Amino acid sequence: MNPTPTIISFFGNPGSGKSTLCNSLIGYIAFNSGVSIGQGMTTKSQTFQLGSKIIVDSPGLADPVMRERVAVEIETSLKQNGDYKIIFVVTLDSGRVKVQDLETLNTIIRSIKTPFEYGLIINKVTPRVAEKLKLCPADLQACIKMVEKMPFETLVIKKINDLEDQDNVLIEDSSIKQELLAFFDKIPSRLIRKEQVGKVEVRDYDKKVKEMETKLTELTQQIQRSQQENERLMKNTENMQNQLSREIEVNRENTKQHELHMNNMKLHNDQMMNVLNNNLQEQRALTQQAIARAEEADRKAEEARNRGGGGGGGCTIM
Ligand SMILES: Nc1nc2c(ncn2[C@@H]2O[C@H](COP(=O)(O)OP(=O)(O)OP(=O)(O)O)[C@@H](O)[C@H]2O)c(=O)[nH]1
Ligand SMILES: [Mg+2]
Repeated sequence: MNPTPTIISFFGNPGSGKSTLCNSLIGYIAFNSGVSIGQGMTTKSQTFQLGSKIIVDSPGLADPVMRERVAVEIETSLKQNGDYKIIFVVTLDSGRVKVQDLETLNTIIRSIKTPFEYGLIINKVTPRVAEKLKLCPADLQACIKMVEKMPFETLVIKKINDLEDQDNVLIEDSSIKQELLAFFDKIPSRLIRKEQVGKVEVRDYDKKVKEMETKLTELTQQIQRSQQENERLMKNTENMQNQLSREIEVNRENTKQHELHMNNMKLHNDQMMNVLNNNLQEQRALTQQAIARAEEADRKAEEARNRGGGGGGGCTIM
């Protein structure tokens, strides 16, 4: 029995960079890549055996002339009873995922009638937009929310100037290649059986793209409004925090002054207590001296009385 092959399938619209990514994964030019005026460069699904894996490069659905045929190509490529790693490649237009790319994703996602995961590569991103996405991924999230199934993992790849409008070139940057390999490893493969793949339905493709454009504009406006509201709330919170910090500082200063005052009071009280104690001691000493003098006077008076009574004229009064 043949083991189930692992199929790494690349999907995305013309010019998104699928063939270049496939070739870079393989290590040489296995599929033609480049600029093709008027229609996609890749017009048929192509496969390449890489060790135990099969790499599938597909044409894009955005081309209206080839669309019906490409839809059949994609459906067939998904009906190979393999363990699929599905990779969607999209590009940005002024920092937003192109609506056509989103509809292509949805069209293919809808045709797979069994649970699966996919990886999303946002390709050819200008350094400025890449930096913005890092700082504020909300806009990108808004676009991705328009897709009927969220990606398992997303990878943003910066635009490589050396590849611009070139035919049959490879990504040479080793750090990007490493990132790509790690990304492919992370995406789980899922068995997709032939009977679990439906028609890749492209009849209403253009209509759906238009509907999505309207929805996306509304969603973007909503996000902008909630971002403004968030900023307003953040500003309020910041003001309240500043006010609170000022009050804490004032309270701290008041407490310090109060403590100082209490310490002075205590010092003053201690001094007063000392004076009172000294006075008390003096009073006690004076009282004792007075008592001693009174006792001495009593004693002397008693002696005088005793002397007067014993040596007199012997008169006895009856
Ligand atoms: N600047 C830049 N150009 C790129 C990059 N990746 C691919 N390209 C160029 O984009 C053009 C289209 O690339 P392909 O790999 O042929 O795109 P594709 O998705 O296979 O296109 P189709 O076969 O028409 O569906 C080629 O000229 C590539 O050299 C990138 O990261 N940066
Ligand atoms: Mg191609």
